[in-house]
Amino acid sequence: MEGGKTMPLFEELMEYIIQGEESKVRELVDQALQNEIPVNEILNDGLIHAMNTVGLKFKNCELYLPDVLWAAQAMKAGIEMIRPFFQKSEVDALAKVVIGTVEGDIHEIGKNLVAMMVEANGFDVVDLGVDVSPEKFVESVETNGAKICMMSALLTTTMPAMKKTIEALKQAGLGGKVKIMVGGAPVTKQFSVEIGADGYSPDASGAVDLAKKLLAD
Ligand code: B1M
Repeated sequence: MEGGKTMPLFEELMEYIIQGEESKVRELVDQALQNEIPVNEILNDGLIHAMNTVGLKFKNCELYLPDVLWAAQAMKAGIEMIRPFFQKSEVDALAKVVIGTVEGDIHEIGKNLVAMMVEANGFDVVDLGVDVSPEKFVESVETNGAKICMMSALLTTTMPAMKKTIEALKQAGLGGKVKIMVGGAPVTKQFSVEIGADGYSPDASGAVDLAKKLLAD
């Protein structure tokens, strides 16, 4: 696919995501796949870029909350189209990973992407969903014997729940036993260090590399 043809397609994709038109989004992602646009490009320059634009428009009061919800549904429909390209490879599971969006936070798209890519890279993923309490993280890490606990947060107001969860894991005696990874738009490397996490990644593919590294340490 020539770069010149990719742009109008992604611009159209963005328009339909903003309008929350799920079926059109599916159609355009399918078209992009037929045109052999690399899947990572569809994800990053198409879907994620569109969602970031939705975020900006929401911030500037050009979109309302229900619009954002519809856009998120459309984005999820697009992700489902490319999910088969991230299917789990036929390898023995590297280790069990528990993942969730922290307490008070219902943003799930980034967390789902991280879970999808980590799973595609051979990890055995237990996805606890959204609004996960520290107690639920602790219980799941314990019962599953997880080697890595991954937390996502999209709100500055829910970032402290990451610290609360780390403290709960330590109190339960899981401190040295489980590696803790954090991420999400407002989270920074510095914050991850301050709260005592073992690692931070700004994106889903970086999360895969980091998980492998933490496992090897
Ligand atoms: Co909300 N929201 N939202 N929202 N929302 C943001 C986050 C916001 C930045 C929008 C804005 O104002 N510009 C803002 C937060 C401001 C702040 O805290 N500073 C905001 C707000 C304010 C809110 C509400 C409070 C609005 C309200 O009620 N008035 C409310 C809160 C609800 C709650 O959680 N309690 C709310 C609600 C919602 C919806 C429900 C409507 C919807 C979520 C639907 C869903 O997920 N099913 C929604 C959405 C869609 C967004 C935006 C527009 C998009 C988020 C998204 O999915 N991005 C967002 C604006 C933005 O981020 N630009 C916004 C795409 C996704 C792929 O990116 O999740 O960042 P992201 O994931 C990335 C990386 O961060 C990383 O990997 C991914 C990509 O590779 N990553 C990790 C994520 N987790 C990781 C974990 C890792 C490693 C990497 O390791 C463990």
